[in-house]
Parts: sequence; structure tokens; C-alpha cells
Amino acid sequence: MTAAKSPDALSPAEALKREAAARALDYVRSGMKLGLGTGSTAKHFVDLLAQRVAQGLEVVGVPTSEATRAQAESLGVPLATLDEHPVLDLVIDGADEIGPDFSLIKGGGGALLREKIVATAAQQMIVIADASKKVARLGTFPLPIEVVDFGVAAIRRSIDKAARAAGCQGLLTLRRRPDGHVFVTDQGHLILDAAYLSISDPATLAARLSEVPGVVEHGLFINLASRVILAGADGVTVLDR
Ligand code: ABF
Repeated sequence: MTAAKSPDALSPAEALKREAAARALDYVRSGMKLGLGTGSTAKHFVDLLAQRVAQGLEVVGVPTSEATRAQAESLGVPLATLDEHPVLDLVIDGADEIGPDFSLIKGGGGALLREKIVATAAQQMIVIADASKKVARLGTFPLPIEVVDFGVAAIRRSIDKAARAAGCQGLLTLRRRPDGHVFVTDQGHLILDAAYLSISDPATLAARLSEVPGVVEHGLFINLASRVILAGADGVTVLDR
């Protein structure tokens, strides 16, 4: 793995993510069992956490993806599995959109299933992001829906029906990797990205999608985050629910 860039070399957008990640360290204490998120903002957090670990902070991390596992391992952050620590003190993770009541869209990085399992196992979830992720209504970012690799055409139809019942309609696109191959999650599933554009009732949509056979998980995180740390041009803001 290449060495992390020094903060001076970061683009303005990356610098904001790093600022949010740095503030999250204020909430980490020695002895904590920590869920480690996925994505570019969470990557900054793991990088900064590793620096504290090197200085003597004692924590154990449970990664939400193979990418985060590899990063944390390479930086010397002690890791464990969720089976070893089924209750975590805190998870720090990024998000694709942060809506009212801290409802979230997550899964742009493809790790939503493990992220949701880890967030549910944690006593507290802190979301770190640049301020552009905060929105008045969820849905501009396509909603990732993780499905099994069987009967995808039928699953799509069921998802459409369930979404319509929650007031949402939009194209479902099978996610592909940059090389054109179908994207497969760490758990061996596929992802359909749903372009709903506007989700007026995230809780109802979440409930409807969860009822669809073949849907393993979706990227709506409802009532999971309790604190959001946003970094913008005017500084870092900590919001609590
Ligand atoms: C993960 O990383 C995902 O749930 C979310 O999709 C993404 C956010 O990525 P980034 O921090 O790179 O914007 O938390």
C-alpha cells in the first residue's frame, strides 16, 4: 500500500474529509472496540487512528470491508472480527448522503451490508463527511440495493413495486466495475443502484425494500447515526441527534 499523502498535498475536498476524520478522534478512548468504516473519508480516519495507535492508544478495530481491513492491517491497527466482539463501542463511517434525522444513504463504496451490520452492533455511530453530503431530502445519490445473484430480473420487478408503494420510482442499474465486469460485494452479492432522485419517506421505503425476497440489504440507514461531523469551508461542525 502506498504511504498516505501528507495533509499539505491533499486536494481541498480530501482536506475537508480529513478534517472531519480528525475531529472524530476526539470521541475515541483507549480500550474501545471500534467499527472501522469504508470509503475515502473513513480511510482518512483509519490513517489518523493508526498514528494514535503508534503513540500508545489501545483500541481494537472491526473493519467493514476487505479494503479497510487491508489498510488497517498495513498500518498496524489491531483488528478483530465481529464474532469476537459482537458489541462495539463506536463505529466511525462515511456516507453518501445525510438527510433529515440523520437518515443516510450509504453503499456507494459497495460495503453497505457489512457497514449496516457493524453499525447495528455499535452503541454509537458517528458519520464523518464533507459538508456537501448534507441534504434536505435523500435521493440525489442513487440508492444502492444489494441483491442475491439469482433471479435478478424478478427481484428488480419486486423492488420497483415495493418502491412505488413508498412513493419512489426510478431506474435500477446493475453496478459494474470500471473494467466493465459486474461488481460483486465482499459477501458475493450484486448491487442495483436505484435512481429515485427524491425519497420523501426513507423509513417507509426502507421497510418496503427489506420485505423483498432477494434483497439482502439496502443503503438506507435509519436511526443508526447519532452524531454527524461535517467539514466545510467555514470549519468543522458537530451535530447530535
Ligand atoms: C462508505 O463510503 C459508504 O457507505 C459510502 O458509500 C461511502 C462514502 O464514501 P466517501 O467517504 O468516499 O465519500 O461509508
